[in-house]
Amino acid sequence: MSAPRRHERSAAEMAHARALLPGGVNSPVRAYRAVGGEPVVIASGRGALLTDVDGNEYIDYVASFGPLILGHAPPAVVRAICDAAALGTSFGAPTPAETELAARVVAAVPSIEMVRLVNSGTEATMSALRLARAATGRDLVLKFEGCYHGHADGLLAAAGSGVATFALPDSPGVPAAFAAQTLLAPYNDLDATAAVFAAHPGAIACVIVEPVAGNMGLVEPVPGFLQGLRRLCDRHGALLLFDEVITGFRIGRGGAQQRYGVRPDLTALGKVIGGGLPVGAYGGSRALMERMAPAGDVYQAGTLSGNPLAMAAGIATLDALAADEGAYRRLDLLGARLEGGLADAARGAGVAVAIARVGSALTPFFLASTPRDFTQARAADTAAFARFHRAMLERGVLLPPSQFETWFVSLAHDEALVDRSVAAARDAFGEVARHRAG
Ligand code: HOZ
Repeated sequence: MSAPRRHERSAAEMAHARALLPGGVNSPVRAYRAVGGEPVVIASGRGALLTDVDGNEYIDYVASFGPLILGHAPPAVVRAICDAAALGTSFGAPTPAETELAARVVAAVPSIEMVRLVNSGTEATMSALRLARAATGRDLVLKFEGCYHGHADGLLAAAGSGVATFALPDSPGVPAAFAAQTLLAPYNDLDATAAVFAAHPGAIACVIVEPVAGNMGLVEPVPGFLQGLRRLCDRHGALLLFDEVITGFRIGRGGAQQRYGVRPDLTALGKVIGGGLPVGAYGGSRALMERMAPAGDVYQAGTLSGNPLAMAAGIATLDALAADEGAYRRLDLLGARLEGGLADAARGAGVAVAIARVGSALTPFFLASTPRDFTQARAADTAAFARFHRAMLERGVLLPPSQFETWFVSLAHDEALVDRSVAAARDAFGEVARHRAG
């Protein structure tokens, strides 16, 4: 390995940040508590590469936790943002760009006929649930252990992502009465889901699910799971809400609903559709969506919703994806190359690692086989992951700082960068193995 990287400036920035921001961050996983050491503080990104404030360069697989499918600062997106900014950054009035982004979403996502644009994935799921409750006249929501749907009250029960990373059972500040509106079942378990329905006849408004779970690490739905949810919802008069904040436009233009051929009633989107700016969206049939004010009686609003800069970034990103016929095939090939290389590297070092992957989204679990639910995911060797994370960082590869997050490959990655990452992983797995032996 070359000379150790220096991180003095990152450390100084974090010390300053900790005095002003809780934990020094604005989103908990970024604090690196799960992997130890100081976070690297980022100065800039270009393509698949990041540079930190000490001048160290990294191959990036965080991709801002998913939005950056084109990589950092793609020229077309930067141009679109600058052009939009020059015309004014926010109006509190309708703009053509909102309809343009909506048209692209409606054209691509099979179950969406009409969409409401908001500012984050959290807002999207929260608002879609309000709509589901209004449409059904019921209060209860069924979610799956290990799925994360943002930080709204009532959705933090057995949640993935940061809540899993920090092993929090739930969050103080959520009134017990709100939490009681959320029912839980294990992911990929239709029998347990059916039992929850049976125990609450006529009372469940909605089943909310990540159709590919991405916040307990990546966990694929077992064959028939999503179809089974559709059937259960139909049988019991509940709505099916797919949280495609991660999967939307990531595992294909039409997201998981297209890939697995299941039509939800409502879909939440975010990440890729904002091209790296803050955007969320929820959509469904015209009849359902026209319940939203001012067309209907269900209230939800936002000063910066449909923001011109965010619309410009989203439109430029979706247009770049649409113009590039081979985009998803290339993403899949790069994902497969990374998966294969990592699997070989782990095997070579004698470290049990099982890699879950759908297209360009993947999680290598320090487990003997890929998990099918949160209980299995939680059995992963998180200490080994932490060691691996640090070893990769020191070799110039930046990974999401938790075993329970998903890695993302972008169109700015190429085979050479993937191979460099795999070479780093060979050493990093070796470090994990030596530590276990020693
Ligand atoms: N828990 C979020 C991803 N699943 C973190 C987002 C962030 O910190 O940027």
